[in-house]
Amino acid sequence: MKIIKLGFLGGLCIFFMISLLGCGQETDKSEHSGMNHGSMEDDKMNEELTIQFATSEESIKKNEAVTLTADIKKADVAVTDAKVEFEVWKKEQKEHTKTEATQQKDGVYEAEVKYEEEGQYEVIVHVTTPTTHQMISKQFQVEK
Ligand SMILES: [Cu+2]
Repeated sequence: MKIIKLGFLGGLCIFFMISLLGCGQETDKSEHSGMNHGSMEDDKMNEELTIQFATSEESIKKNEAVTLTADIKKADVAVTDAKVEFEVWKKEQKEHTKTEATQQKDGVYEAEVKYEEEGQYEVIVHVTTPTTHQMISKQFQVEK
């Protein structure tokens, strides 16, 4: 398990996402080679991922290990070549941690984490595949 403290990567990622959203209008061959937009075939190729986030415990206790899970599918098929990271921070706090998940079975990525403070946490699940980057944001609660 790898944890990297970060303050600005989330912002970078949003920037990345905006540039991806904008890539329908651009043809930057160096960065988007093989991704041509517009034809129906390519629409299918660029089909959205389904990202499902879950925590192993329904009620997460502070200082107790919990597993974060992301289930990644594309058109109902497990996505096995993704890089999945959980960016987590306590609500209204600046310090974010980013934990890379490990694939446990086809399309199911997990990371074990532990939180020292109770409260509301925000998570962004970042998913990078060879063709796309997609993310979802969720919340969870850490109890006393
Ligand atoms: Cu992201």
